Amino acid sequence: MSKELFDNVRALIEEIERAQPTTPEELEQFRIRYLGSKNVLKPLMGQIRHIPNEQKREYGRLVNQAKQLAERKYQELKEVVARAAEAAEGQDLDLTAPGEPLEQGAIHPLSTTLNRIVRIFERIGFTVAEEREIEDDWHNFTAMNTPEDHPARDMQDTYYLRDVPGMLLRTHTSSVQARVMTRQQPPIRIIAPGRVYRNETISARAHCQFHQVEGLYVDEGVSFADLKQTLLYFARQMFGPRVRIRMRPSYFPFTEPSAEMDVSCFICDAKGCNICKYTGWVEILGCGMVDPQVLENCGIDPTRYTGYAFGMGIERQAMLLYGINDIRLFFENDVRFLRQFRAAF
Ligand code: 2NM
Repeated sequence: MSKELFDNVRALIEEIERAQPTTPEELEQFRIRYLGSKNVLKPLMGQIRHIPNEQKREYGRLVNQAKQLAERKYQELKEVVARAAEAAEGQDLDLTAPGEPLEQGAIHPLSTTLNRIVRIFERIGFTVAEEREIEDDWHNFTAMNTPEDHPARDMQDTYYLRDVPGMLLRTHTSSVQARVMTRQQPPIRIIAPGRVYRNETISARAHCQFHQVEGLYVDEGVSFADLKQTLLYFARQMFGPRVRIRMRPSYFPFTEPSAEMDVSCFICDAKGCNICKYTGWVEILGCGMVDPQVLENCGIDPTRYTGYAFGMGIERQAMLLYGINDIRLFFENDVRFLRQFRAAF
């Protein structure tokens, strides 16, 4: 009985000596078998109770020898196997294989469109102003001359924060202008791009989130003529040097007088097409002279200063430029849509 147990251990020592793990996987098998928490040496050590007392010492020594051998061998091979695996990595590399094509990303059409608009206004001295999307009622509505009973303030139209009274998701970037005007005296010449939110039923033409660029110029002697010339410059930079503009009277709470601006249809050259609904004109923005009350609300003296302002939806400009017919496409991030803008810039 005792001889058999001794022989088992010797056989195991031989087995460890013969073992030749060469890959990381084989080495791991080696480790599990001889050094792991359920290694084969443990039960052998347990058998020591069947060994006569005078041989116990020698038996224990032999099992320990096996264990140390496995440990030494494992430590030696670890280095060797790792280096071999590293070397093998390059071995089966086929240098004649054709390369993997690089997936080319695309800039989102809203980014491209916004960047274009920003660059056009930066060239004539406007700087970009950015502020928070979660606003208070005062900056979004009150400062903008929007009375308490105005429909825009209705829960139906505006997202109010459920748990914070008086706070809302901005419905236009005019709140940016309100913040700039309350902390800075004229001259002010800024454009405010950014995301805005309105509680709209989502359709091909409307979304509950979209992007705007608004512009504001306040100084002594700013006139409607300045507004018209600036917007003519913008329209020609944006849609081509041949476009004309026209202004139609309109209404906004924050401007007086107010106007909507159309450009002559750059798709059909004003001959009549689907885009301009056979009118020869497409509406691109709203604008007007800043209402003196708005200046006053923001701490700017309306007897000394005048200003013009304008606002446009970026999605609308992008849809016109690229012939996109559904606003939802901008927010779905379907790569079949986005991929089409790889070459656009
Ligand atoms: C528009 C149309 C007309 C506008 C007005 C102001 C401010 F802050 F000066 F009062 N910011 N933006 C404005 C004016 C926006 O969007 C269609």
